[in-house]
Amino acid sequence: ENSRIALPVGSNLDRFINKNQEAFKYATGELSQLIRDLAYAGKVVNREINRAGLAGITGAYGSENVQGEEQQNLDVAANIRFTRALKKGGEVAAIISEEDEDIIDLNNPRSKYIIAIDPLDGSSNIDVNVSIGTIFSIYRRISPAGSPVQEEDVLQAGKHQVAAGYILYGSSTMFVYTTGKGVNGFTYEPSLGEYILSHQNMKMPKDGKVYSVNEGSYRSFDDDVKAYIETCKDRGYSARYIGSLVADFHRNLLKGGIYIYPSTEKAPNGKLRLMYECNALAMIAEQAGGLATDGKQRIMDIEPESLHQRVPFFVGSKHMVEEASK
Ligand code: AHM
Ligand code: MG
Repeated sequence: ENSRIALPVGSNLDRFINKNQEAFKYATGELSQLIRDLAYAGKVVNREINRAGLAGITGAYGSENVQGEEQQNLDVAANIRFTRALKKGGEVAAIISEEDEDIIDLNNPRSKYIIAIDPLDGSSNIDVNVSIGTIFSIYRRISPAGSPVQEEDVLQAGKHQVAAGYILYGSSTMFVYTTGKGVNGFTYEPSLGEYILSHQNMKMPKDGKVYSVNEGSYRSFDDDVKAYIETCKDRGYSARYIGSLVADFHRNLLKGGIYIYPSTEKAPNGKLRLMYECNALAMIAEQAGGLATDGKQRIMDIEPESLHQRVPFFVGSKHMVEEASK
């Protein structure tokens, strides 16, 4: 029996983390601090997202901030916020990010953790005021702390994640994460500046009646995917596709459903990236009783070959993903 949290719904994220620190496999407090750092950067990004409509978000802002830096598009700004918070926090040795071609070595060689992050996913939705998200995975480095970060530290299969989570900037902002002992969701209360535990020990329904896929590309899907979509239609399921992975995933986590980004003509390996989009959501899905595959094998078993590798992605309610992955 794993030690689930005893705090009542309504506790804040800090208390929750403190209370559960001893339940972590590595109870030194560094992982706890790292999660706090991510949550904090999420608050800053949330603030910027909320202002974006007034600040003029397309293209560079054209204005300078207090540090005299030119203000950036939100996805770039989010990348800077997370990188800075993690560098200052000192618990992270290196980051891989959707926004950077190469590994970002934070020159914290003593740190034990590696982060893979998509700082702002669904960026095409920013300009139209639709939900977007941040996705992150946390790994322990393999090479000893104190030595320079190696590629093997970064290219680890998803099953080695020690924690994973996302932030959904939606009608409410939520921080959802797992350290391998279930999934918990916190809703941001802006007037308090706190994330409050609102969704304790989240479980994904085993079945659902919603499928999320960009059907505009239907003609270039594999026959198996086409057949599955036809089955969904035969059964009268609802189609829901926000075009923001975190938002589509979150809805399916709460209500049941499947999200599919299969291989297409334009994107033969799918569009989504294994390291900072798929693995994190795969871990959360499994921790909540769901499943994630690339259509054949378990996402978290895939041995990554490159930082920005793409994979077809099938994630959501267990029985739906099983059926779609046949
Ligand atoms: P991004 O990382 O460039 O934002 O792309 C990822 C997003 C996902 O959030 C979303 O599910 C998908 O791309 C939508 O892609 P498409 O427009 O091809 O359906
Ligand atoms: Mg992305």
